[in-house]
Amino acid sequence: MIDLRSDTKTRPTEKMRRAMAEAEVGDDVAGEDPTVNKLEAVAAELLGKEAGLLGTSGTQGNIVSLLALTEPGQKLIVEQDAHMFHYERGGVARLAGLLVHTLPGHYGAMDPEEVAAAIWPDEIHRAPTGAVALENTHNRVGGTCLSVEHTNDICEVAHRHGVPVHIDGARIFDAAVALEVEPRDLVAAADSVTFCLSKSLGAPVGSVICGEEDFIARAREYRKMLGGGMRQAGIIAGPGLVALEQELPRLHEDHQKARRIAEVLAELPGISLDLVRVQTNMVLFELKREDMTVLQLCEQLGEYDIKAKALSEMEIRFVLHRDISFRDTGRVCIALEKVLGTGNRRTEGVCMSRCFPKGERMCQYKIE
Ligand code: TLP
Repeated sequence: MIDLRSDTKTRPTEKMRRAMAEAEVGDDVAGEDPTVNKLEAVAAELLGKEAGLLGTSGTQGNIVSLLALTEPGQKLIVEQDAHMFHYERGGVARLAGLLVHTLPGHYGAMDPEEVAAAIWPDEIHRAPTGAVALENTHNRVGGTCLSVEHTNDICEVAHRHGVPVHIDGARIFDAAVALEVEPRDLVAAADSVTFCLSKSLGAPVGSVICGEEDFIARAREYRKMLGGGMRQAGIIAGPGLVALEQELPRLHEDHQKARRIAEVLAELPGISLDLVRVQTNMVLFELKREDMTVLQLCEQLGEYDIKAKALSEMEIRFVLHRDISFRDTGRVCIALEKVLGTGNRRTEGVCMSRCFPKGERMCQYKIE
């Protein structure tokens, strides 16, 4: 099976499983798990922050961060397609008691002037702004990156008004790779960042929050409050450390695979795909055909052992990850040509020459 539904679908590697089995552990609630402590220190160092905190998931990392940064009744400013707004079960309102103010984005980036205007003046009728949150890479827009400059601009505006900035950096390392910048530069101006071990980094569980010592101390309390104190969590941190060591150097390959699929797809009939969005490991596109629905397309891909997920009635998202090889990428391209037809473009399979990095053997795979 080629599972394109998400990079959360990756299975732990042998090395990760070994790290789980061999992890030195202790009670992390008491700060006594050496493997967790090591992961938190490595993560903080990578992101240029004072401290780190292991959490169960990206959702937990985001809500714990917001609890530690804000007070109930304050306002959170986020881009209108933010994961925190759409897909985190309304926890921002229910758990952190925040009023959410969404702003339009350009490929996931809010206009700093609109952010400034959304930070309402301190006045008797108005909710004070508790935080601004950014998402990098931006999931719902298709894995687009926020640049260092943009992040700095937003942070400058927010900080000028005394408002902290949180980065939902579930895939922040993909952004760093795509932008060719140091991960720490992408988050330097922000007050907190959460990244996920279990997405493009391919570990089975976990996210890490990074920030300054006093923020992390508060976050630790909220993590406990939410039931996130995990005792011998070294068995999670172990594969997390392997992920940082083993997966970071290969993230660019997932981006290449996404790019190749996108370039093939963009030329197929009835596909609307903005190649500008294809910056990291995702391919987001719309199907505009009379003869096929998005669900039917997913079903037909299933016949080629490809799992894909509809995002809406029109949209599909493919996510490339470690468990999809370049060879699989070629199979996906062929299957897409078979299912969607090549229109009057070119002969089937021509895409294959573009599916492999230079020097790699061409895929011999044939779908009958
Ligand atoms: N994204 C997942 C889920 O929506 C299923 C995916 O497949 O892309 N922030 C961002 C930007 C995310 O993409 C996600 C998960 C989260 C936060 C939440 O992480 P988890 O699932 O670990 O709670």
